[in-house]
Order: sequence, then C-alpha cells, then structure tokens
Amino acid sequence: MSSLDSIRKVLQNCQQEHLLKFEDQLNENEREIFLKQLSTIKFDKVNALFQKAKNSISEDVQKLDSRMQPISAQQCGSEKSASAEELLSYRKLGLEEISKGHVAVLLLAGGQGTRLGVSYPKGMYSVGLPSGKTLFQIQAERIRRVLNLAKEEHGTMGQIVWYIMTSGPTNATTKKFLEKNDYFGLSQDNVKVFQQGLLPCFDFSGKILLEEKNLVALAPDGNGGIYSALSNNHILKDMENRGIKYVHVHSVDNILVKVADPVFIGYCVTKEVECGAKVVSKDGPDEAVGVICKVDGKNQVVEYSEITNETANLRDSSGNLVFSAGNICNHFFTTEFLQKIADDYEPDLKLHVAKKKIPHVNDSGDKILPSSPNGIKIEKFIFDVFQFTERFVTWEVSRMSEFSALKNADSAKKDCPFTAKRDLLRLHKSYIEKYGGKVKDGVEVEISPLLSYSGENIEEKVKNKIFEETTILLSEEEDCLKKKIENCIKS
Ligand code: UD2
Repeated sequence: MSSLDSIRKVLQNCQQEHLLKFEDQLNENEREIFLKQLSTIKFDKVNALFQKAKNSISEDVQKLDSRMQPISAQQCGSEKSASAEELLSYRKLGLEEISKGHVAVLLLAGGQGTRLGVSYPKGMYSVGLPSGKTLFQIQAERIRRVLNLAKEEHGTMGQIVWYIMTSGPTNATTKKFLEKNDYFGLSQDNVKVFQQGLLPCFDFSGKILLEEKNLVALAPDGNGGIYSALSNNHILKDMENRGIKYVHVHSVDNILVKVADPVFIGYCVTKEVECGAKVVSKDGPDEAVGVICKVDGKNQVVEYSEITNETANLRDSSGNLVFSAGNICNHFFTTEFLQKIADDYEPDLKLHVAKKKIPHVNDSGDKILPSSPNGIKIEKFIFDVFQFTERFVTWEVSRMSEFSALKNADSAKKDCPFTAKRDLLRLHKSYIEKYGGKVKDGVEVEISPLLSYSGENIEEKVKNKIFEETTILLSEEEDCLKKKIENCIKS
C-alpha cells in the first residue's frame, strides 16, 4: 500500500478524511511535505483528546466556583511576614544549592506572543531600555549574576543549566538568536533548547482544520506541554545526569523575574515541598492572573478565563479579595516530582479549550481569516499538576520588585512594553535611593543584571550621587568591554 493509501485509511477510520480533500491539486513536493506531516500525527489519540476536551467545555464554570476554597494558611509564606533571619537563611540555602549545581532554570518560551503582536519569539523583544537588552539577555545575565552571588557566599562557582522550552513557531528563531549572541555569556553546554508538542486545531464539531491545502493547522499544546516535552526530549534524564534536584520554571514575559531566585528556592527546600508557586496579591478582581486555591480540597489554579465575576469579586470581612493569590507563572519543582508527573500523571492532566479565530482553508479551498472564533485549540496548563501533591506551598512577593508582565502592545496601556520598561526603571530607581542616590524626574537609570541581581553591589556607584542624564550602571566586565570598544573606535 502506498503511504498515501495507508494515511487515507487511518483518516477514514478517524473521520478526518476531509484533510485529503485537496490532495489531488498538490504537486509532488507539496504532497510529500503533507504526507510527512500527516504521518507524524496520531489521529486516534488526537480524536480522543478532542472528546475529552469537549467534555471539559460543558463543565459548568459556576459549579467550579462553588467548589473553590482559599488555600490553607500553613501553605502560604510571604516575604513580608518572614523574619529577616528566615529570609537570610532561605537565601543562603538557595545559594548553596546553586553552588552545588543542584538548581536549573526552565524558561517557558513556547507561546506565540499573539497579544503582543510580534512575529518573533517574545524573549527576543526589547522594551526600549537604555541598554536595548532583550528579555532573553536580561534573564541570562541574571543567571550569571546569581552564580557569582553563590560563589561569593559559598566559595564554589556552581552551574545553572538554562533549559528553554520552545514550540514549532518559536524554536528555530530562538536557537539562532541565542547562538548569534553567544548565549549571552553562558556556556553553550549549559543552554539547552527543546521543543514542546503541537496539537491540531479543530472546528467545533471535531474536524481538524487545514491551514493550507497541504498543511494541518497546528498549535502549541500549552505550557502544560512541558511534562511530556521533558520526557520526550530526554530532559529529565539530562537533569538526572547532571545531578539537578530543583527546577525554577517561569514565563518569558515577566521583565522583573528573579531567575533562579535563591530565596524562593531556599524557602521551598526548607519546607520540603514537591512544588511551589510564587504569587502576588491580585491588584483587583479583574486582573488577568489565575488564582491559587483549593478545588474539592486539592491545590489548583483557577485561570482568569475560568472564574466567574461573582467569585473573583468575593471579599472577606476585612474587605480583602477572598481569592487574592495571583499566579505569576513562576514555579518551583523538584526533579523527582517532575519525573513522577511524567511517569504517572501526565495523561490525567486537564485539557483546557480556547475558542479562537483560526486561519484555515475552507471546503472550497479558499483561505479564510475569521473575524470571530471558528474553532478550538486544546491546551494543557503547567499548574494543573499542583493537585497531585499535598507538599505544595505559595510564596508571596512584592509586585513592585517581582512582577511586570509583557503581554500586550502599547495600545492596551497595560502589561505592555511601556509598563514593563517603566516598572524595571522604577525598581532600579528604588535600589539607588536606598543608598542615598537620586534620579531626577524623567531620567532613565538602568542597572545591568551583571552588576546587581536585586539591588546589591551598587553602593559605590550610586551613594549620594544625583543622576541627571540617562545612565547604565555596568558591571566591571561590561565597563572593560565598553572601554575597549571606545578605544578601538578612537584609534
Ligand atoms: C499565565 C498563567 C496565568 C497568569 C499569567 C500571569 C498559565 C496557564 N497561565 O497566563 O495563570 O498567572 O500567566 O502572567 O500559566 N507558553 C508556552 N507554551 C504554550 C503557551 C504558553 O511555553 O503553548 C509560555 C509562554 O511563552 C509564557 C508562559 O507560558 O512564557 C505563559 O503563557 P501565556 O502568556 O500565554 O499565559 P497567560 O498570560 O495567559
């Protein structure tokens, strides 16, 4: 049987034969590409996923709300309520684990940045800081700095492997960008890019959509795709070989993210938990962040798109939001727990359905760019594993120092390049003021992550100084490089 015949048979059995509707209009090359793609899709599994996802659409959101409870006080730690000694001991322990090479960072970079409206991966975005640094560069440099802090504290330069999860749409560009920039000073061996999976997009009746006459419409399987991607790409094995015990996972779009945060890691290790989530107090009932809570007694995040207005607005007797633990997509996992998820629980992950406008080829072969939702994408969410453990804590941090997400274009006026840049420079200004420095209104002063991770190591450069023009406070290494370049230009 030819490969076309055998694929036709599979598609017939799965009621997806319409995908071959335009097959006879394809040239040899187009047909080859198409058959190759079709042969990689497990249509029986994909159909079963659609059925499971369909059931979850009909789940009543109202019913979910009535099963929600705030998480217990014992599970909630916060930077504000911890004592100075506790904070110091968490930090010290976190740095110790880093210096022993027990900590890895896993960056979620598979999203398509649709809301931001750029055609390249979000990590390559520069919000317009004086240095022009991109999100990837800022994050890589924070890793380099925290390694130095660990060395200062414990005497050994550990290593942090930077695992970057990309998807079909972001993989090649991300890899090229990192390579071109020499991994921003990290060792190439310690930067590992791997791809999450893709799933077909469906119309509302379960028929898979074609993006082109010879191309199935596919989309990344959500940031919860991490669990199957970790085992399919042998990343868990790699972690085991390298002796990694703890993984700090975060989204690509938070410009303030404290990458491999020693305090958070030390806190989670001290509490002996399998996973943890950083939270900020929600800035109001409508903020687009999930809330960490219990559903039917199990740890869960109820996503902003899945909570009713009424529940989001519930307040306690002091007027505070009942569900205020805002998820910022910033998590701690032990590698042991990740392995357990990959081995035992991955198939049980909830499927979330997003109704989307999906560009497709219609029955007449015309390319359609829909103006209203015409189909669904199925996604898994990273936090849906919290329910599989009792050993789970949250760690509340200050929004001003740790959370400013880049989601939208500037026209949205919120969670956009303008606010991301403003929030980072505002934080840096506060670091400078702590040492008696002053930044004149409207003046931009940026602190390189290679110089300072969270406000340390700047005293000499800022004490009682008034900044009247745009300045970038550089590390010694950057200063030297800058001088070399200036000398080169002069001579
Ligand atoms: C995420 C959280 C939400 C809230 C918010 C705060 C999830 C599922 N939701 O919502 O609860 O805390 O962040 O900012 O975590 N990504 C992938 N692969 C994908 C899809 C996304 O790697 O298939 C990455 C994406 O690149 C980003 C992160 O996951 O780094 C979060 O994705 P998002 O921006 O789509 O999530 P959002 O804002 O809806």
